[in-house]
This record gives sequence, structure tokens and C-alpha cells, in this order.
Amino acid sequence: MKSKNILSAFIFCFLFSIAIDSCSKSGATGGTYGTGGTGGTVGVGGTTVNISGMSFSPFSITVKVGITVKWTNNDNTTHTVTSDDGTTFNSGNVATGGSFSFTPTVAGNFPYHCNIHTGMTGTLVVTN
Ligand SMILES: [Cu+2]
Repeated sequence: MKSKNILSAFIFCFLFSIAIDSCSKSGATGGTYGTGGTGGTVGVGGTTVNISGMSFSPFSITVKVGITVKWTNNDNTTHTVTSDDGTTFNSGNVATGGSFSFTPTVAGNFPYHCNIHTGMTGTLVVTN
């Protein structure tokens, strides 16, 4: 009898977690990994990068040329979004709650970092 209760509790938790999971994926903001957001048909990783916990999430994002990527600073400190080549894009300081958008015009791999916290890195991959 006791093991049956444990089993049903487990099943309940399992189903509940699936429900929570699907809710978060269909959220109004489009999600970090979904196909929502402004781009629609984009590559892997959607079109938005979340800055929080001193990191860029997802670490790598892939979009086609002409698709705007938006970084939003949800961290409690100022960050920048700066391409390692120093010329392709540079947000300048993005305060908490602020955002930066960039629309790539050429394909390529663009590793980037935060100028303030140089250990914070990410990669923008642009495809044709
Ligand atoms: Cu930073």
C-alpha cells in the first residue's frame, strides 16, 4: 500500500513537471530556445539572448543574415555585448533591464564578450 502511494506521487510529480515545462516553452516572450520572437524562421537558439548570472544564455546563437538578435540584461549589474573583433558590434554599457539589438549583414562566426567582465563570452553564428 505504501509503495503504491509513493508510485502515484511520483507519477503526479512527473506529469506536473511536464505541464510546467510546456508552459514555460509557450511563454509570451517567445523563450530563449523556441522559434518565437521577432525572427520566426531562424536557426538554432531563437533570436534572443538572456544575460543573467554573469553569463550569456544560450552561449551560442545561430541566425540567418538579416535576422535581428536581441540581448536583454536581466542581471543585476551592467554588461556589454562586444564582438571580439571589436568592430562588428558593440553595445556599450547595457544597464539592468536594458537591451541591445544587432542585425548581422554578413555570414560568419562572431565570438563576443562583455567588456566589463571579460570572462563572460558567447558566440553569434550567422548563416546565409
Ligand atoms: Cu558583464
